Formats: sequence, structure tokens, C-alpha cells
Amino acid sequence: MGIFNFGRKDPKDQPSKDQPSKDSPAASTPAGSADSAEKPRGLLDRLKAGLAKTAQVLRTDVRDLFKREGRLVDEDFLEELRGILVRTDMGPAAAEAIVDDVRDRLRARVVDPEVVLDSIRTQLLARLRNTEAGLTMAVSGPTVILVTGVNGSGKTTSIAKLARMFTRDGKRVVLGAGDTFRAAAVEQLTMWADRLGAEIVRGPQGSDPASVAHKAVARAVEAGADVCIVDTAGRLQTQSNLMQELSKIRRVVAKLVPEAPHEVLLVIDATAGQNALSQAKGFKEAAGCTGIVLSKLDGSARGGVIVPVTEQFGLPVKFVGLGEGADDLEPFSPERFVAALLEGAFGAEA
Ligand SMILES: Nc1nc2c(ncn2[C@@H]2O[C@H](COP(=O)(O)OP(=O)(O)OP(=O)(O)O)[C@@H](O)[C@H]2O)c(=O)[nH]1
Ligand SMILES: [Mg+2]
Repeated sequence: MGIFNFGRKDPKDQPSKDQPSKDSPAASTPAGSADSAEKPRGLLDRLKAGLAKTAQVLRTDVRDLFKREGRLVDEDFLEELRGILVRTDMGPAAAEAIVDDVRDRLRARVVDPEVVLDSIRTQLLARLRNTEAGLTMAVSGPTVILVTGVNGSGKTTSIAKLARMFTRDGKRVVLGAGDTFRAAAVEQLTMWADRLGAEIVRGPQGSDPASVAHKAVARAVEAGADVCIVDTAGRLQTQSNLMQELSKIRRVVAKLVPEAPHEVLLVIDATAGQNALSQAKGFKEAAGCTGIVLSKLDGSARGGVIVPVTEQFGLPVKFVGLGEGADDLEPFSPERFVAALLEGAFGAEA
């Protein structure tokens, strides 16, 4: 789809969470500029690197099912195949559909790994096809994006990545430091803002996050900014008082910009396994989330969780996070995702 351009990686953009880097502010990397010292990597290559662990389960383990040239598709084989699929967290429905497809078409035949991998590809694509979705942008005035999720899921880092995406596209960004719970959270976002050339609006520690959000959106309106991204403190989907706090933020920003927030993104850590599902459910119901950023895919062998998350809750995965740097974000594309998982399975080099 490619609403925005992602092209280069900047590994120096990896501040540690609580130790803001002393690197100079990002006035030196203006919007749209290239990080010239970096080697450009294609979208697919970066996605492949990020998905390496999940791909390993699918490609290598499926290949390992085949001792020599081919293997007879019998119930033992199908059981082993199901085990591999389940390990990627793609969920029982998708795993079962693949096993059924292989059984229906190939039972009692001696087949090659390629045939099985092809079935996996077809089934995954069919399940993910309708999930591609860009961000809803304001028709006029700033687009307001609220970023939510459980503790440590990658919210603040994802905000930095989104800010980088927008500034690269020539857009003016205001960040709202709505995580007033920890002083380090504000420092972390401030450091990113400095580095990325975004303005930041902060409030005193312990102050009402809704008032910071209000100030940030007001500033975005006043400054004629294109985007206002509001950070929030981590919370569990089961903490109803904290979920209400998110509702308050939404109400407050809507007073300033009628359609706001245009997006309420839920950042889910791909290593969370099946807990990702209850997060998606809880945040969708209580916080009105509109889409998901699936972070830390690079550290997970369970990237398949993208399938049940999108299927069960009708929440589109809008972006995937593939590392700690500001450039490690990809707009989600089912085709690229499945290609990154399975390409190379046929011995072809990327
Ligand atoms: N490998 C990898 N690490 C990530 C990714 N996204 C975030 N991280 C790391 O995960 C840790 C937590 O990220 P934060 O962005 O601070 O998470 P958060 O949700 O804001 O955390 P709280 O504000 O404490 O709830 C940091 O060390 C990040 O560098 C990703 O896509 N890949
Ligand atoms: Mg944070």
C-alpha cells in the first residue's frame, strides 16, 4: 500500500529506555532526508530479518519433516505439521485449515516440502488479506493518534517510529507525553522528540494524562501541526479505572478536534503469545482501539499471532515493529508478511 516511504535504517536511533542518549537533536535529520551513512535495505529484506525467528519455525521445521526427497502424507505427518504451525501462534483455526487442506489434497501421496509450504502461504494470505489498512488521517487540522497498551509493550518506541515516518514525509509532529506516571517515561519521549525534530508537550509528573493530552492537541492546533501523537502509561486491560482514564483522554481531545482521536493504536508485543489475544479484546472494548501495532516481531518466533488477533477481533494490524530503532517500523502488508515468512523456503535468495 505504501502511504509513506520507509527506506533506510538508522541503528544509532536506539536509545535505551531510561538512559537518554546524548546524540544531537534531529534538527540534523530533517524530514525526508536520507541517513546517508546507512546502507539502504529493501522492505522485504528488513521484514525478513525481523521475522527470522518465526520463519525459522515455518521453513526449517517444515523442511525437517522431510527426511529425504519427499514424505508420505499420513496422520503422523499431519500431526507433526500441526505442531509446527501451532508453535508460531497462528491459532488452532488457521493451523487446522492448513492441515485439512494438506490432508484433502495430498493424503497418501509422497510430497515435497514446497507443496506444504505453498498450502501454508495460501491459507495465511486468505486469512490476512482483508487486514491491510492505512491510518485514518484528519481531513483538516491535526490527526490525533492515541497510543495505548500494556506495560513495556513498545508504545513509546512505536511513537518514535511513527513520528519518524511522518517527519520523513514532511509532516509536522507534536508529541504528548501522556505517560505522567514515571519521570523516565517523559525523558524517554523527550529524547526521541529532540532526535526526531518533533515538538513535545509535557506535564508535571503525576499530573492528569488527559490534561497533557489536551495541551498537546491544543498546541498541535495552534502550531498548525499535521499530527499529534499522545503517549500513555502502560496498563492492563483488566484495570477498569485505568481504562476509563483512556476514555477521558478521548473525550478531552474530541473537544478540541471533533473527529479526534482519529486512531487509537494498541501496541502489542509479539512475544506476548496468546496473551496478545486478551489484550486485543480488552483494549478494543474498553479503549475503542482502532488498530494494532505489533511490536518486537524481530524477537519473536510467534509472529503467527497476527492471524488470530486480526481474525478474532476485527482489529487491523496497521504496523509491525521490527527493532528498537526509529526506522524499524513497517506498514503491514499481508503479501509482504507472508513472503517474508516463506520466501527462501524454496531455496531462492532474496
Ligand atoms: N527488539 C525490539 N525491541 C523493541 C521494539 N519496540 C520496542 N522495543 C524495546 O522494548 C522496550 C520497551 O519499549 P517502550 O517503547 O519503552 O515500551 P512502552 O510500552 O512505552 O513501556 P512503558 O511505558 O513502560 O509501558 C525497550 O527496550 C524498547 O527498545 C521492537 O519492535 N523490537
Ligand atoms: Mg512508554
